[in-house]
Amino acid sequence: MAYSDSGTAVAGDKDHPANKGRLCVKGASLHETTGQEDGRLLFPVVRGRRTEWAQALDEVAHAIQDSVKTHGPQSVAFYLSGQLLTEDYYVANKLAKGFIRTPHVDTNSRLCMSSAVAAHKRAFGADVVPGCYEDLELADLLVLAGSNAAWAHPVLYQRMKASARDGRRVVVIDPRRTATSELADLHLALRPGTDTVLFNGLLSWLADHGGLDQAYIDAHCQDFDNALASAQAAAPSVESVAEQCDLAPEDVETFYTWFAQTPRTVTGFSQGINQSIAGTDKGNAIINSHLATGRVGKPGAGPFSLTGQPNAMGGREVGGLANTLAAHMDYDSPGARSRVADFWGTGAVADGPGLKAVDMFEAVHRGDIRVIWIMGTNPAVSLPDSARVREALARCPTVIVSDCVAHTDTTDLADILLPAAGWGEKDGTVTNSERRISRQRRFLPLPAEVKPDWWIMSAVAKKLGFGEAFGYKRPADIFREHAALSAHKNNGERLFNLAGLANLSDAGYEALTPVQWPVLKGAGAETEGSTRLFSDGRFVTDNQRARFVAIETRLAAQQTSDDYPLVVNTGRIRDQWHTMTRTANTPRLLTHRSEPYVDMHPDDMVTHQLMEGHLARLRRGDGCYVGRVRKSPEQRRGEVFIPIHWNRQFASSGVATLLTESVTDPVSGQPEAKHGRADITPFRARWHARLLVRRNRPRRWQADYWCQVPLHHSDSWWLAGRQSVDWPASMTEWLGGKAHLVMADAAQGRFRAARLVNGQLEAVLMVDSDPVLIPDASWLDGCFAEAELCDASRRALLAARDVDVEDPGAMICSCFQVGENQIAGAIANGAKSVEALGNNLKCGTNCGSCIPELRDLLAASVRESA
Ligand SMILES: Nc1nc2c(c(=O)[nH]1)N[C@H]1C(S)=C(S)[C@@H](COP(=O)(O)OP(=O)(O)OC[C@H]3O[C@@H](n4cnc5c(=O)[nH]c(N)nc54)[C@H](O)[C@@H]3O)O[C@H]1N2
Ligand SMILES: Nc1nc2c(c(=O)[nH]1)N[C@H]1C(S)=C(S)[C@@H](COP(=O)(O)OP(=O)(O)OC[C@H]3O[C@@H](n4cnc5c(=O)[nH]c(N)nc54)[C@H](O)[C@@H]3O)O[C@H]1N2
Ligand SMILES: [Mo]
Repeated sequence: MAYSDSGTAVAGDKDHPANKGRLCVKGASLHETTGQEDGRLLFPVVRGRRTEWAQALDEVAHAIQDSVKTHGPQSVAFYLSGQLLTEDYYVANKLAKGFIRTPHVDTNSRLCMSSAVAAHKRAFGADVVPGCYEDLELADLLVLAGSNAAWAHPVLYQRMKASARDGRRVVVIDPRRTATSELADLHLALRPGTDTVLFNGLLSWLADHGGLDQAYIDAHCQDFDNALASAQAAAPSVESVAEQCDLAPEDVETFYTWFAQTPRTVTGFSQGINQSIAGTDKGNAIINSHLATGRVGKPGAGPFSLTGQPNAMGGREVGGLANTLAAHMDYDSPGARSRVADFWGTGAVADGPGLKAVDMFEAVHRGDIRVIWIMGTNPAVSLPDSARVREALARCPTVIVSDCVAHTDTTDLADILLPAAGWGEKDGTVTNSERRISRQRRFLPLPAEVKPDWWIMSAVAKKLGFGEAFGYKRPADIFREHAALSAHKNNGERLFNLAGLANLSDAGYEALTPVQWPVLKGAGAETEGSTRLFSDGRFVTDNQRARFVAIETRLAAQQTSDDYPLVVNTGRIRDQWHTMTRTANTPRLLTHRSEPYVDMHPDDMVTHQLMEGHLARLRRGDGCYVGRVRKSPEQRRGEVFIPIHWNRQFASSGVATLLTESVTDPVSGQPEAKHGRADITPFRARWHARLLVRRNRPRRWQADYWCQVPLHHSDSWWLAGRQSVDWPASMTEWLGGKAHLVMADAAQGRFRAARLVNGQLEAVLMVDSDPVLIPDASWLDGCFAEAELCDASRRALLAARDVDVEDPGAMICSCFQVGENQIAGAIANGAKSVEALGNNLKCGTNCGSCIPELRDLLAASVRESA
């Protein structure tokens, strides 16, 4: 168990069926992100001034009322998040669609899962993941397409890894070699965007090689012939697939053969599939292959969409997506609108589907939407072409933002800010990828004026005159209503059904144990869930047959050109969560990657005259991203990878979404976030610096490039500038007072200065013309904790090299803070395996997500000695 200064502790729940008590490093550090009042949004704020709740609620209600009166309900929009709890989400959906009667309700799940949702609906008739997590272990062939589970689903990845056995094979389909490829028996580093070709090729190969389950196709599916004809046209042979996908024909053939041979095959897919203009087609191309082999909803066999956010699934269940209505009913489901309106006790609901995220923000930009209420998401960072999103928000008459954090790129553009409860302070439920509903229980008090999201919206509803329909006293009231709606006049045509939970008592809700829906019977803790769906081959389309979808090839919309020669792939890093609002203040989580970076193939580095460890500037139009270059033979040539996490609060120009355009999948509306384009040039700086300053001192520096890196005992920044600086003359300003230790080597462009107050370290500045020569700062940070700086530390400061403490090197294991140098030391002393390293240093023994890197280091040492 891990404890924080405030006494909060975090441990996994050994009885939870999904994680069995394992936590990832972000989970294990959660206690370090709670209880900090630093940076929290603690009070309502209206146009820059702190107010009471009563006034803030009035302001929200008036803005909505005025806009509806003058411009109609369609001038109001809600932009929600998969990080809300199901109860929050339910209230938002009901208030917007049922009472304000605007259809414009969408969520960041549009950027995340909407292609998978659309693919499920096309194939199965409902948005359903047929399998469960256990299937990932039972599978004899595990295909991971566009998923870096080792970093993005580390706990699940540990389960996949632990189930390795003789004969179990793993195929990873990803343009870059990722930490997940460690598990791969075959890695297909395909040309980005060509997944439909690969899976079309599989379908036509199966047809040619006796790999179809014709009985299953005949009994349970429809539209097979069209799908096969399209597949044959798009991908007629292994050679054609290999050529289009830029793969070796032998590798394609191996994949197809393994797939054909292995009844227990699971294909897990995530954002490399969804975030594409062919995202829905990619999903259906995968599902086609599973239908063609009869592998859906069986133990160890099925397509498996790996969901991202904690409650992306719960949001889909309440109807958080603009094209859905509520409880898995669509606007055009027969009778749905009046059924929902009756249930809610409102005369009518919104007329039809609303605008999807990207179009919603365009409507804000045009002035059609005049009030937007954003909850639990940071669109000024996460939507494509985020500069335009900022413009839209800046010109919108009323922007309301509910968030836990005071300053984000989005809250900075809000007219009305509402302080929302965060993790640990909220009570409710979430649903995971395998349809399992879990209770999330509050264990921290609500700080200051903070309120849960459901409370805030219910209070606004009362101000709007809808009090009767929003008289909730506690989350259990909302959950029962949500469950009752799912069961209301549901004669089996809607799979999403929580009838068994609709009469849950408050105590039963408190005690609810994790359960998979549908839940048709049972009450209290004794509920009955549903492990796998569609096992009997009966689907929820009109004729109960699954649909094959004919897939044509559609390549990325953002194609490279002479102006923009590089494909920009974007994604996650191991220790950061999204736009960093929750993880950037936890030093432990910044030790793995502390700065925006660019992964690039060594040959491209030569072409573009870039050097490892130096800064480079990616540019598309006015959008620019500056990151540190990392040499990465794992990248394909002509393609770079950048992390999505940095934003305007933590770095001068680290926003990945400035390089991606607002082009979307025509079916799902999901943006093509994995395929931007840009050119690259060295960021030419006269000087590079690292500055460490005691906590909470005013900022006194100016730099063309900066990135904030919070450490345990000090605030710190990476800095770089284009203009030369007279360091001896200006250091007093930078250090916040007189310097006591100074070393200058003008010829080398090297300068070191430190300021002491009463013998204690107050600030350190290290300047160099070559950034690679600036030493790692972790030991320096420790000097801030010394009551008085000893002589050895003083000498070391100037040499900028420590004499007593060993520099641990780049952090590999964040859980136990074990660095590369320590690992190299242990290997030199005879550690030959991941287990031996774990015994010596504990690295890799908690969440295990650094194990691929440990293996790489072990392999590198073997290569070196050979
Ligand atoms: N550490 C961490 N974990 C997270 C999150 C986080 O912020 N941080 N966020 C959570 C959320 S909301 C989500 S949605 C999930 C996302 O989880 P993942 O989808 O696994 O993560 P990503 O890094 O976005 O992208 C996965 C991979 O898609 C590959 N890819 C790019 N283009 C293509 C292509 O054309 N075809 C194929 N086959 N692959 C391609 C990328 O190279 C990348 O390795 O992670 C969840 N987990
Ligand atoms: N280029 C590119 N763009 C991407 C992606 C990509 O891979 N590449 N991935 C996309 C995906 S999959 C996702 S999911 C999105 C994620 O993008 P966002 O959803 O924008 O990112 P977060 O940082 O999770 O934003 C959550 C916000 O909600 C606040 N918050 C947390 N809990 C609560 C709560 O309970 N209530 C309220 N009211 N607020 C809360 C947090 O402080 C934070 O400000 O980004 C998408 N954008
Ligand atoms: Mo996501």
